[in-house]
Amino acid sequence: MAQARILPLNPARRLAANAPDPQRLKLLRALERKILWLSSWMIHHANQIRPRRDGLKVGGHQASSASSVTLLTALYLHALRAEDRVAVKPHASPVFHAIQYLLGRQNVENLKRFRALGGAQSYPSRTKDVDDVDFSTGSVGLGVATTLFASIVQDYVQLKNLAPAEAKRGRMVAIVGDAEFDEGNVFEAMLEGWKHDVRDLWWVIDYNRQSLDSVVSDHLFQTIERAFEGTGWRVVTLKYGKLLEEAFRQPGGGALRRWIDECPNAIYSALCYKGGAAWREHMRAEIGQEPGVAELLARYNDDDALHRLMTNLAGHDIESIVEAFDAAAADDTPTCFIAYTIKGFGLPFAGHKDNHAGIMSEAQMAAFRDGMGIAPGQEWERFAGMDVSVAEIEGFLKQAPFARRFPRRYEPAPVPVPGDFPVPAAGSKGMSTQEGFGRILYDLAGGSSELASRIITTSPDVTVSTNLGGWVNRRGLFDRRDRSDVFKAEKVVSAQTWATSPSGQHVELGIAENNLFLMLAAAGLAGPLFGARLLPVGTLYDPFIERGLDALNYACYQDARFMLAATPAGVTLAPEGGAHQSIATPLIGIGQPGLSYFEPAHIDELSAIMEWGFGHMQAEEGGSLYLRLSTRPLSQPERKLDAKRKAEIVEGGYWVTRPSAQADIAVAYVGALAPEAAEAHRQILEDVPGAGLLAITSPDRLHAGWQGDPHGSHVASLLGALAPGAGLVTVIDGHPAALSWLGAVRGHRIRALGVDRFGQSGDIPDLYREYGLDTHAILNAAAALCLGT
Ligand SMILES: Cc1ncc(C[n+]2csc(CCOP(=O)(O)OP(=O)(O)O)c2C)c(N)n1
Ligand SMILES: [Mg+2]
Repeated sequence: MAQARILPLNPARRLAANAPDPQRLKLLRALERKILWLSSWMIHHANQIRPRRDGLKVGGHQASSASSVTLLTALYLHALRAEDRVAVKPHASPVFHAIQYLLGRQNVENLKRFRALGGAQSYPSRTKDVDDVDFSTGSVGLGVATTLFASIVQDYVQLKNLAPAEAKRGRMVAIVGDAEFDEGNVFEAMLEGWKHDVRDLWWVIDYNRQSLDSVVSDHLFQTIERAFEGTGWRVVTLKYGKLLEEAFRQPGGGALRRWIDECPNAIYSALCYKGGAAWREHMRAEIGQEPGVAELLARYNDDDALHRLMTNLAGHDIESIVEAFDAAAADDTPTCFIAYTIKGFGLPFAGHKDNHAGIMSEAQMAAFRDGMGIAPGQEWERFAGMDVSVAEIEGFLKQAPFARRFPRRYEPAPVPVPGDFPVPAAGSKGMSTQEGFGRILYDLAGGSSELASRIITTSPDVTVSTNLGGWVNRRGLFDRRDRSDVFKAEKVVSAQTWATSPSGQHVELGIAENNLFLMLAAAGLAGPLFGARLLPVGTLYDPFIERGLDALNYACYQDARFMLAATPAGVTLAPEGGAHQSIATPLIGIGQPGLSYFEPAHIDELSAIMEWGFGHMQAEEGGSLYLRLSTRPLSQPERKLDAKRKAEIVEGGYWVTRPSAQADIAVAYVGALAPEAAEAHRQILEDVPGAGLLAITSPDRLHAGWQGDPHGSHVASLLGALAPGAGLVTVIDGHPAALSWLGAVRGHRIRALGVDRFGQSGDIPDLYREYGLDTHAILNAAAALCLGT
């Protein structure tokens, strides 16, 4: 505990605390005990009682749960209002479910099936739990950071008056494990939050000074506190509970306080585990000679009483917590509560450094149950063993501010997608899909559709270089405050207007891909969270998807809906070189649930995909989109797509030239390699007049369709046109495995061309030759297939 320092608060931000009502505290304490019991029992039941079929441990973190019981009790049953949105640290899931059960929002069957299929989830899940989870958690650091972006999104929705009249402004709250601050993404988010002046944001840190493996470094949190203060947060340190505070005021109290303040975390934790006699021995040896200490120890001559005193940290003292929450609720300053806790508090392994995965034995659990006054067979009873009347408790739960509305999620109506979606015309120099994407948004920005008003764009410092500049010029940057464009005011010529206002529709981020994906997660949940549908569009360079991949996965796991434009992609960016070449991203696009990956070659295809995509982002069974785009200008076909062709493009592909029944070869291409494929096809036609040319707009959609229905899928029907035994050359600017599976659909022989090595800089002809993507390579592959070599 050496780092324990009650931070001097900025006087303007000093908090006034009123003493909480004693009756309310009594009920909260009774509920706190009940919640500790239910969460421990739920885990015990799953591990020791429910039959197991596979020899695997079930797990469930009794110690992590116990650590946060008081904090979550004070939050859900006192401080939170229905409009507040919460991310609960992953390992407090049993506590969360226990509270929801007491509130009547979770059923006992799900609790009995904790961590079983369909039961209460290991970590709170928006999509799989029934009890109204606001933000999923699991991968530490991501849930907490998402609340910060949700605070930006709430401002966005409110300042534009998009929320329904009944939607009240809420507070974004995270209850966070202290080791989550080892994750750099949390600090990336804090910097972004500082830039955007976030508000109505609370992070409550369960500061048990333990992670998974051990007790954390003593000095770490001093640095973390400074990071909060440096980024505009109010830090409220909740260190000592009321018993300790009282003891500090007694003779010997000063020495006692000094001793605890200077006690290293590891020793404090070990003594928590060992109990009263060990506290006494240590304190006698170390401060026993100081005035008043012997008397103080004598006043706590019962070891249990001394243990209770010495473990009376504020994070387990409901009165201290309630006071702090009430005081902070007075304004909207982002507030971080550092609440000292003890991992496993109230359980036999409290404080033990190995307790993260510890689970109580049968005997320990029986003793714990007896201590709770719960009779065998009454373990799941909501109110068994409580020392207050059921009527009183039920009344209290009913009037908890959080309980006033259920369900708390909104279901706003979809935003219509206009049928006349723009298809920008390319000049004689052709157009790249990246440029086409920018032009489509630019055209939408020039109109007055409701769709355009609900699009929110965001990018980690690559707005202009991914072609969002035109959209931003027309729709502006979002910020709570108006800021003029200084360059414009100074009459410096620039193609880009960079003024901010609450009406702007682009959220500019610093270079941190984690932040991009968490922003997309938060904006993609604006409908259910804030009652206003937003259509988020994010851009980044394709290779940097891997930088933020866990956050992207997390956004999809929560079923947030967004459109991601990743550009430039592959080796086609050519001179930019190997460090910016993406190879595995098509496989990510195929492998990521909840995300449909597209890689069109032409602008009309892209337009059809985006038109469908904005609907798909809003469909109940829909999802998000990943557009893998290129900077290579291609000449555009002269055509107007009919509905059937548009549907094929969305399904994942179409025959540019259908193969004849006799043809023994076809070429399939993705995206920017269309010219090489078309040229190879033209040359092949000289020898094989019926050869086919297949445009693949989405390897992912084709693959998903095939998995769903191997014989009736779109890809099975496409490849049904190719003679059995014919050969198929596939070519993609990415890993060849993205298409090599096509050979399994109908048993065609296949040569899959693509990139499977790290790149170099060069121009397109050199690089396509180097990686075997050029016309020559396609012809060679076709020849090998035709010759059967
Ligand atoms: C990104 C990520 N890495 C690793 C883990 C595995 N893990 C689960 S909990 C944990 C330590 C958590 O410590 P803390 O946040 O302090 O939680 P508490 O002490 O309250 O259990 C780790 C490393 C994870 N869930 N997510
Ligand atoms: Mg911890």
